[in-house]
Amino acid sequence: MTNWTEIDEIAKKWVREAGSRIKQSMQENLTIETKSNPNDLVTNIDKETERFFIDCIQQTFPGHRILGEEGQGDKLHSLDGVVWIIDPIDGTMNFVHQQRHFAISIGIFENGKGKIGLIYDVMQDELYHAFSGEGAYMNDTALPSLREVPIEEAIIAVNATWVTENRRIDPGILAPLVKRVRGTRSYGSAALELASVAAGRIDAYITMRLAPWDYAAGCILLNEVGGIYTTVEGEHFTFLDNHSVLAGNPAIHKIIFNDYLHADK
Ligand code: 2AM
Ligand code: CA
Repeated sequence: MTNWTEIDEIAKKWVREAGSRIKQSMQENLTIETKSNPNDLVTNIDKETERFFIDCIQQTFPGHRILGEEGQGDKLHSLDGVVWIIDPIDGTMNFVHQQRHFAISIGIFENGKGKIGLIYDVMQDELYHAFSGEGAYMNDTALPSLREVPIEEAIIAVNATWVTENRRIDPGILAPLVKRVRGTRSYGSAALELASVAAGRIDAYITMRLAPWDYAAGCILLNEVGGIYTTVEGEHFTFLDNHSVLAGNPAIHKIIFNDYLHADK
């Protein structure tokens, strides 16, 4: 039998420890490299933090498998068994340029079902945490179920790169939506954007491309507060592939999906 309470306690401990290591190493020189494009950054700290989690997990839970952004974990084609999906630093560009607004993001799954979600805003010392069926928290404060918000009072987070890069949905649909909502934001860390939706600080988040480690933990948080997440085409996430993401308060998700993304249907 998997002892989920033990996993939960130890995962929270490791996340806070990794956070202090990141803070400490920010005093030293960073080695910055690029990945898929000149703006897709990775540092030695991203890699060292992922290595820290892999070493901890392999020593303590040798049967668990790991999917990590920096690729030092396992090559996964299924979510069978217990799987940790890890983004050691989500918002690496913020980490490098701003030294804030980045997070450690970890989703732990059992046979494809999200059990534990952890998103740690290192510099704010805010740990978002969800345990399947037992609610979501920010530090020790329970996050209430999301309440209905009129679209005119909604704040939505949008990754502006969408406007220039998206080919699947006409970026022009964004203008009337931006006009109708109360405000727009772009934080640059998908994990923190999803945590903000779960905390009711923003009401929806739209982006055209996220990897499983960007969205896994956030989805587990959203499950606990009644948030909805689909691709912009309305599909479910696989937690193994890259997807577009429309996440939000149920009422706002519905309006954006029906009245803006798919108004022509
Ligand atoms: P990262 O900082 O871990 O790379 C920025 O809008 C958000 O999108 C961040 O969460 C960032 O994660 C993620 N992101 C950046 N480039 C990406 C890419 N090529 N594919 C998927 N997600 C990406
Ligand atoms: Ca990421």
